[in-house]
Order: sequence, then structure tokens, then C-alpha cells
Amino acid sequence: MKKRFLVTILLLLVLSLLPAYSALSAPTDNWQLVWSDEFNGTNGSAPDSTKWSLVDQGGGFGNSELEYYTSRRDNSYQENGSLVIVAKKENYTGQSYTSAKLISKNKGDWKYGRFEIRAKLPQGRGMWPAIWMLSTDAIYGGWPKSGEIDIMENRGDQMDKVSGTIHYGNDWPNNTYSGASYLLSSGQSFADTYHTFAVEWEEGAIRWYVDDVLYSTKTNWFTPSAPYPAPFDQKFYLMLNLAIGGPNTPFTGKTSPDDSALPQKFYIDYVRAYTKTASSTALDRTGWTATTSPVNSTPGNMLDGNMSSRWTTGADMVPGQYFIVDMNSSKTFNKLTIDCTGNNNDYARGYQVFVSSDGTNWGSAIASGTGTAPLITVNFASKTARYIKVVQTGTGTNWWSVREFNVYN
Ligand SMILES: [Ca+2]
Ligand SMILES: [Ca+2]
Repeated sequence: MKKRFLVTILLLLVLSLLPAYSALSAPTDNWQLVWSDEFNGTNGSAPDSTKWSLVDQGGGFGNSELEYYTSRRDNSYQENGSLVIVAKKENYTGQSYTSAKLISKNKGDWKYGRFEIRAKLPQGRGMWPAIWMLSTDAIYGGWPKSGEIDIMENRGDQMDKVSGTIHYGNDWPNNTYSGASYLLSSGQSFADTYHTFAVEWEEGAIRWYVDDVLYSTKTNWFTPSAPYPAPFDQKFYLMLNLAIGGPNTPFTGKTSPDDSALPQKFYIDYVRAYTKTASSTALDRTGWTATTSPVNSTPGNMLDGNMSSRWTTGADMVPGQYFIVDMNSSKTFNKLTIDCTGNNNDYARGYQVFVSSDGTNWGSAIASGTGTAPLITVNFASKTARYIKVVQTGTGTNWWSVREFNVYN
């Protein structure tokens, strides 16, 4: 997003369009949600100030951008479950357009993670929506020496294409970047519907996805003052903005904006940040037994390693149904899975998880949630106990079933 002086020419060199099918589905079990904004505030309300700061600034941002970013509700608000960033043709504090930019600096900062944003883009010549990240503390120096990760950028006269890029290296004009673009099928536009944009950033690797299709992986970069994997080994924060490119803005093609397209709206359904938990191993279930309420079918079917056998309530889901697994001796664990794949409507519509050392005293729930799919994965801080109890808290017109129940550490 910053200082793209040679972007137009160089992008032509790096547009190795790679939406060839490579299905690394995401997020995997090992990505755990740690932060999110679902933008469920009341219609017209400001973005959550505990998660975002609103930039109040103009001046071009090194790219001869034309907008002034305001903190007014004219340019940003929540509506119907989305954040809306509005770009307007409007004279304001020396600029001839207004828009908004949200930053999570010192409110949401992460070293490594999966960052997933579902958004519908604005359109029209000059529009430059961006979802990107910069270093919180910039310990390796000014741009681009502390790095920049662009999760998604688009130019509004090319609505079938987005790009993902990292910027790094020496001071401008000797800076470096690398990236790739993702193209929709012919005739489709990122302005027509929401799409999911994600980056997975781990030590030594950054991967870009659109709608869970991996389209770019970068593993090479540098910064002058520190060894690899610097600069991408420090905390970064998120930014969401809609810039307006002008006659001197390379990214948007050095043309004047199409004023007839304004106002334009950039809709963001959610922003979710995940961190990777250590890979886990399923515990050996030898000697484990299960009891259930209601008493029905064969509880041991959830522990037999066979997806074709199941325990089921034999009755519609109602709160209070439960099963208890006795692991035969005390175990330490931090994750469980309740799998009813194959009876795809039979998963718990809501659940609470309890643990006990004696099968009698359960204390308060260690985890709870709402099931949304036949495989329910529950992560929690490590526990040591012999018994695990899962209680149904939802209501449904299907029988509650469990084909396999596993516990991990
Ligand atoms: Ca939402
Ligand atoms: Ca089974």
C-alpha cells in the first residue's frame, strides 16, 4: 500500500497468475481463533474503539493519494453485520475526496498467525481498497525495512483481480517486493459478492488465499540490519482502508478517479485472527468407556475407531442430554473432537464440556460453543482429569449422534 513508485511496471513481472487449483483448505484444526471483529454493532454505529483506531489524516501517504481519512460516521460505520467504509467526492481539509482507514495498532498486534477477512469490494477507476499489515514497533527501521504484508489490494477498474504482496529490503528507491495476483473466472467481479481473503504467516513462510484457494507462497525476503527471517519476525497490526488514487498514483494506473462512481462502499463482514497451536496427537482410547443420557444404543460406538458405528440419543436434541467418557486413568489434554460426519445434521446444536477426576464433581464448564458442522473441535487450556462430560445445550429436530469422540494433547 505504501510507496508503490514502480508498481505498475513491476507488477507485470510478478503477475504469475496462479489460481491453479491447490487445495490447502483452511483454517486447519491447528489454527485457533484469538481475536475477531464480526462488526455486529447497531446500524450506524462507530467501529469498536477497543479494536480499531480511525486515522484522521490526508496528504497522499507517499502515493499521491487523493483522499482524506476522517473519523466521521460519513466515512465509516457498522451496518447489517458489516463494517462499511465509504469513499466520497467531497472537499475536506485540503483533499477533494474523503474515506476511512482503520488500524489495529496496539489493539490487535500479532507475531505470526492466520488473518482472514471477508469483504465485498468497491468499484470504479481510482478505487484502491486494501487490507494490509505493518510492523507495530518497526525495530528494523522505516519503510520498508520493517516489512509490509498486503493481504489484499485491488484497483477499481480491474474488478476480477486482487493481489497479495510483501514489501521489504532497503530504503526506497532500492526497496524490494514480491507478490502475485488472483483472478476470478471470466465475468465475475469482487464487487458483486463477498469473498474471503486470508494470509497465513509462519516463521519463514507467508501464504495468500482467496476463498481458501492458495495462490501464492513467499519464503524469501530480507532486511539490511538483521538476519532472516527478519523483518517478518515481529508483531504486525492490521489496516483496512479505501484509498483514492489520482493522476500520480501508480497502483491505480495514474488516472483521475471516476467521480461518477462515487460514493463507493467497501464492505467488511469480519476480520478474524488465528494463532497456530502446537500440533496435537489423539490419546490412545484403550480401556475407555462411555455412559449416556438418554441411555440408548451403544455408547462404546463413539470410541471404536470406526466411522460407520455411532452412539445416538434416538431422540431429538434437547438441552440436558449428555455423554460421559471415562478415560480409565487420569490424562492431560487440551482438545477434543466430536465427530458425526456421515450423519451431517446430527451434531450438537450447542454444547458444554466438563471434566472431573472422580466422575461425580464436575465444577463449571471448561468450554462451550454452538455446533455449526458435523465435526466439532473444542480447544481449551490444558486440563488433567479422568472423566469428560459433554452436555447438549441446543435444540434440534435430529437425533444427537457421535460417531467418534477423540481427546488430544
Ligand atoms: Ca459480520
Ligand atoms: Ca464409531
